[in-house]
Amino acid sequence: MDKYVQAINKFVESSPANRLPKFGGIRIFAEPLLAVADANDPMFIQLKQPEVVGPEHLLPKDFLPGAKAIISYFLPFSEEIRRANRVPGLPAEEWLYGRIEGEEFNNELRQFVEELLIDNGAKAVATSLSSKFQKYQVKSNWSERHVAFIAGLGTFGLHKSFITEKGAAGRFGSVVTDLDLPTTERKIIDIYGNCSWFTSGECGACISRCPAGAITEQGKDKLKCREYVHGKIEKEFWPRYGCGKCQTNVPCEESIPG
Ligand code: B12
Ligand code: SF4
Ligand code: SF4
Repeated sequence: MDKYVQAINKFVESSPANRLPKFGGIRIFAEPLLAVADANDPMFIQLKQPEVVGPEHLLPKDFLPGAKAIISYFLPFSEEIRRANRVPGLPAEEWLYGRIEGEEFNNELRQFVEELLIDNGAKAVATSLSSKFQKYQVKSNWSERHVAFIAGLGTFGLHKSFITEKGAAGRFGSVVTDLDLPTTERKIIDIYGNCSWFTSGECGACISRCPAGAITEQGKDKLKCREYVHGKIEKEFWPRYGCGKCQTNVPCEESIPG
């Protein structure tokens, strides 16, 4: 696995697509976190339950027959992108570039990992780039965060974002392969185990950060968030959109809150 981690880190560090010339060449993403899920983990079948994701959620073998493992990764936003978005209200321009240009880079990384595995004699599919991948209004048939949970990368939070060792401000990706990679141990079983609201009954900082009033003590209203990001923000900042106020200037921005 080490040689793949090294190649991936090198790609993230050196790719020009991970830089924003408009902001003096700052990096979009810092060094990623990687983990490996077992393609036969029974939790993939659990994702088909309506209260988890839904019956449409695909299994690793639907993307790649004979799949054995999934490389799941978290790309934390750079300090510059996170810092810029700490102001309240409208999203920082740097964050909007992080959302759009950042996802373009993320797609290049997905492609890179797929090719890296294939070059090493394995079969591999970058799930979100596959024609089988479907995105709906408030879900998809391959949820990167649920895959990250299975791979042991972290847990959800009150804001329903996913909190890793490097925080919640960032983006995810995954690649399915038939390579027999060693699986990462899933240390936390509580799906909200990294959020102080659930572990100590304290925090709730993401509630007041949300300009759409989508986050309450009961959790997050996905439709309110969607209407804000793809309504107000998209209209004002087209061709970019995003928000991420709940992921910045909060105790889980760049680490698991203590
Ligand atoms: C649709 C979508 C949206 C929708 C709805 C999101 C949602 N479901 O809450 C809208 C437009 C609102 C949205 C908004 C945003 N999004 Co979005 N979005 C997606 C997309 C395409 C699919 C998400 C999906 O399939 N969700 C499935 C549903 C079912 O998830 P859920 O309801 O949260 O799941 C709950 C249940 O499963 C429950 N549960 C009940 N029983 C059980 C049992 C088990 C075992 C488990 C595990 C869970 C579980 O726990 C979960 C949490 O409560 C993903 C990309 C992808 N392919 O994954 C990006 C993604 C989730 N978005 C992302 C981001 C960054 C954002 C924004 C910050 C926008 C921005 N970039 O500025 C906001 C943040 C919203 C937030 N607070 O989470 C990131 C997540 C980053 C992170 N740290 O979590 C993703 C993963 C994109 C990426 N490639 O990185 N998004
Ligand atoms: S800001 Fe606080 S309450 Fe909200 S998700 Fe992060 S740790 Fe949990
Ligand atoms: S992304 Fe913005 S609108 Fe959506 S929940 Fe987070 S703070 Fe609220």
